[in-house]
Amino acid sequence: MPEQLIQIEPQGQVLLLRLNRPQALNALTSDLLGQLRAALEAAAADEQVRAVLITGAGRAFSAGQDLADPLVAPDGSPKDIGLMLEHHYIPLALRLRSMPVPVVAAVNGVAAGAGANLALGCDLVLAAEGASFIQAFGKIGLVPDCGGTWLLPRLVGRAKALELALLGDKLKAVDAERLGLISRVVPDAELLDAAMAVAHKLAGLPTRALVETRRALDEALKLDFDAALQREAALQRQLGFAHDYQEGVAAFMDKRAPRFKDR
Ligand code: LHQ
Repeated sequence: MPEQLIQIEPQGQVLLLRLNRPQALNALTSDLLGQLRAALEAAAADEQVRAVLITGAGRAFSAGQDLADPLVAPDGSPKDIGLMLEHHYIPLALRLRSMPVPVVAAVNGVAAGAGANLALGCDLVLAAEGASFIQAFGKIGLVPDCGGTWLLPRLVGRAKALELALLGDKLKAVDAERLGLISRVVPDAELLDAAMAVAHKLAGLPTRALVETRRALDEALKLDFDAALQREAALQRQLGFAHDYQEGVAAFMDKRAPRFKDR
């Protein structure tokens, strides 16, 4: 049996995925990254799953790339660490960004390097008060990866993105929230319950509309205002023909809870 590096815990319509190498602060090995991607693929294919929640086992969310992994650890001979990105991080970041259900990150402790950007690539990011974020790349002679160069300036603007990436200092969760890097900070003991409540709330909402909202916001960053308006009309047209719009309006009129099913 391969070591279970991702604990998979279904909780109703929410699939909880726990990074599970606590002895190494959930540092990311190729095996762990492969198991995480497989778990996300399975969640994407499972109609019963309507939201995913990602957290870390132990005291950290993730210390980023496992620097002891022979695939990346410098050993005197030239190492093509770009291959690690091409084989693991790019497919993972793309899988995350195109999940057919919303994905929540519950950052339970330090999130460094690719571990930080894995969390920031989720749709909603909650963090424990004791958690922190470190763009650790510069200190080891690298650039932010796992989507960091794209995400950081969009989340916090160029000035703060450069400060975080160039200095690589530890950013406390409260400061991350203040900057707009994450959605919410909660007391340590309440993190998982709060994140699970958010994930369950998302699971009860019209999944397809949520996913199209993520896509529309990302795409709008590349569009001018006129084009964004046209895109909204096209999406609204599609969603207006779908079940969940009928159901949402009917439930509102009938003063009852809606039962959404589109994915
Ligand atoms: C670790 C790690 C780690 C292995 C802690 N690896 N063992 C992509 C592709 C290719 C190449 C390279 O990079 C990338 C993307 C990236 O993610 S680059 C960024 C990689 N991450 C880092 O540089 C962060 C390194 N870690 C740290 O700075 C600290 O460990 C943090 C600030 C995360 C936590 O500090 P502490 O709470 O003081 O814990 P610690 O340093 O004592 O770590 C506990 C253990 O975990 C320790 O092992 P040991 O056997 O001594 O108990 C560390 O060696 C191990 N560990 N991070 N990335």
